[in-house]
Amino acid sequence: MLDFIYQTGWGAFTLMLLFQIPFLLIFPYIVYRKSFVNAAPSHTDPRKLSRLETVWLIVAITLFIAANVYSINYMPMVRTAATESSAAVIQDVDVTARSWSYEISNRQFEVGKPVRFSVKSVDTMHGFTVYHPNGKILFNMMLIPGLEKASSLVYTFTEPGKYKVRCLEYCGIAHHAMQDELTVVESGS
Ligand SMILES: [Cu+2]
Repeated sequence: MLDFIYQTGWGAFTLMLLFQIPFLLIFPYIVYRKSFVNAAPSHTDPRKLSRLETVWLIVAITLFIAANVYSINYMPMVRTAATESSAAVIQDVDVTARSWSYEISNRQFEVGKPVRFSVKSVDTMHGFTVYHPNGKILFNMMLIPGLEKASSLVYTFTEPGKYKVRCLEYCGIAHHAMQDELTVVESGS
């Protein structure tokens, strides 16, 4: 059960829905009741208004659910599970974070080959965030110290280049200096 909640996109989605349910029940009820009590300053028939509001609510809820279901496959843990079950070879990399540097077992990868980053922190909260050469964040891991198992995430680089690694969890005086770099080369080179 806990694995389902923490390791899958569907778990996160279910949990999020549970938080929404009280709101989804109470809010339409308040809107419905109010539409009969306070018609001023509009002279529109409040019953008509409440019908419009019902339609709007249904549209909003449908869009909300559809956007969440559609984007589930973009969540890193869902992609990781999919790659782990389908890839023939996954390259393993161990990363240890400590104030204020990373120990990385391998810093060079090939385009198109899935890499499993197994990352842990040995002292305090750190981040392991990998940036595309164009400055966009590709993925971000939050590292909680004291866990028995390293957290892992599978990522497949699609372009060669220099990929910056930065810590995005404030971890002390030299947090800003906690950086590293990965190199991705064309496959076969
Ligand atoms: Cu930091």
